[in-house]
Amino acid sequence: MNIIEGNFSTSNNKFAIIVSRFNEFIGQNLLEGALDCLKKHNCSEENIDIIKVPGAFEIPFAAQKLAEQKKYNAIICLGAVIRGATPHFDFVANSASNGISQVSLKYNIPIAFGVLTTDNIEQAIERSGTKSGNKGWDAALTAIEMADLANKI
Ligand code: INI
Repeated sequence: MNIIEGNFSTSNNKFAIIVSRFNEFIGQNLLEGALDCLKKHNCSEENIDIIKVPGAFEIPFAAQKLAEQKKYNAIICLGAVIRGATPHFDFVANSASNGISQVSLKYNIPIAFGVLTTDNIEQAIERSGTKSGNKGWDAALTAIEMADLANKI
């Protein structure tokens, strides 16, 4: 019996981080968490590219352009979609999550989903470096593990 799983080792893997500028304060904190995680796992800065997009809706397009280049071992998507008074939230959140998973499967590249989808700004703050941790850090850790796993299977 063989059990194959990824290690938390970045080796020479290359990572792209896509971060949306909408709710920029949250996105910036998620980005700092993701960078901290990559660096603490010995990823060098030259192996990290950061791509900024206007909102979460634009993340799948950017992910697809990056995946096409076949230059990265994993992509980390960061942003915050916060519920408002209209159904807009659902369209943006669904498009981002469905689009990201489609790109991952179509281009065979691990993509970590670090896009917060919350009911209010407080929940987003809690998840971007305060009492519920930093989901950017968590997404980067997932990307590290999955990039290593993808090299093995
Ligand atoms: N984009 C976000 O990233 N988060 C949001 O909360 C959000 N809301 O609520 O509107 C949001 N909208 C913008 C959207 O992502 C696109 O940038 C815009 O529709 C232009 O295509």
